[in-house]
Amino acid sequence: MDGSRRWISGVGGQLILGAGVSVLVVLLVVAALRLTSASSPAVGPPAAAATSEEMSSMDEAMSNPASGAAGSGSAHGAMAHGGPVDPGLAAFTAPAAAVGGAPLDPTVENGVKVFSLEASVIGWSILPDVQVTAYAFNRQVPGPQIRIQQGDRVRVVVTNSLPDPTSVHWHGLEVPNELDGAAGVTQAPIEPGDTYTYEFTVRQAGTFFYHSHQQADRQQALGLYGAFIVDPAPDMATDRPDYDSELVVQLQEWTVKNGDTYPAMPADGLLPNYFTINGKAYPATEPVRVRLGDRLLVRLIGTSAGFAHPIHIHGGPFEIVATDGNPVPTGAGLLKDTIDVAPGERYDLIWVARQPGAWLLHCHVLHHTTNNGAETQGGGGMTTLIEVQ
Ligand SMILES: [Cu+2]
Repeated sequence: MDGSRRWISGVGGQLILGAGVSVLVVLLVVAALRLTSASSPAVGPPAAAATSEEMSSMDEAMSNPASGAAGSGSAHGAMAHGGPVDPGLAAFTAPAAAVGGAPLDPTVENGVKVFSLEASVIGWSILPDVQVTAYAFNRQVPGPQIRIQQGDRVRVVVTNSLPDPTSVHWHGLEVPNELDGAAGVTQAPIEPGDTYTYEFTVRQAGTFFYHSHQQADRQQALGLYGAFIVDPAPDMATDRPDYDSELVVQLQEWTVKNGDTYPAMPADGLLPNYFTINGKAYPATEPVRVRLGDRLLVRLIGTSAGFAHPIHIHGGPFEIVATDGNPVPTGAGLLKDTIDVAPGERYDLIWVARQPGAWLLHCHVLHHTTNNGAETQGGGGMTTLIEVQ
């Protein structure tokens, strides 16, 4: 037998066993005290808010017979966060032709670029005849594009006009820990009606994004994200490729059932049936127009909350020039024609317009190129066109 069994035989062993039990009891008491203190004031309010929200979402999901999440009967997060969005909460409906990801102009205060974001519930058209109820920054999906230069100091003032607490995480950026936006860990969530200010200096360059980090499985899946692009400082641009045109591609899935919008998740009853690039499903996606011979920089951003998308571009291979914002060393860039973009990832590609015509960029999970299972004008969902003239 092993050593521990030999130790507990005999009187001496019982003494040692008794001491061991005492130590175990002491350890359990300490652990319980630590648990108790962990839910006391420092993180108590966020935890309490999340619990009450989870319960109300759960009630909502369970009271709605259309909710597959409720039907799944499992008590995990998808059930708590997976309920539909009440369309009555939408204070604004964007015109069907509205475009997301619009450049956000900062004001400049003492050399600091100041951006304002407001999160709210909106009606948003992903197709002319399909409207979702989205969580959105500045009334658009994706949220506006924040674009700065490497070395800039930025201040982002976030106003929460949602019915739920929220926060903003700066995905991939090196920021001070207390500005990382991880609600419940580095800050208390921003409560409805409250405003929170983030301010930091950006030392990196490349393709980044921002997104909700409070109930992110629900809030980001409903549209709370946007591109954060940092152009290299003039003296740092040598390791970045030249390009003539640019296409930012932000991916998202949607679950729309009986006119209700649910956060898409890889979970029972919440599987998506619509797929968007920059907030629109093909053929409502906006084509990019380039000239013959142009070098097109494509910034693929995995803003999707639950699914990976192998993005394929017709018309010849592209070169991967940056991964997750970091430049690929000259000579090391792989040539590919399909690249899997997992949630959170970014890839910068250079695609050369070798021939005139309409070239497809689309996800190669082919269900993701349909709209509720159907094709229109040769595709759907995560499809857009590169038009070479
Ligand atoms: Cu896909």
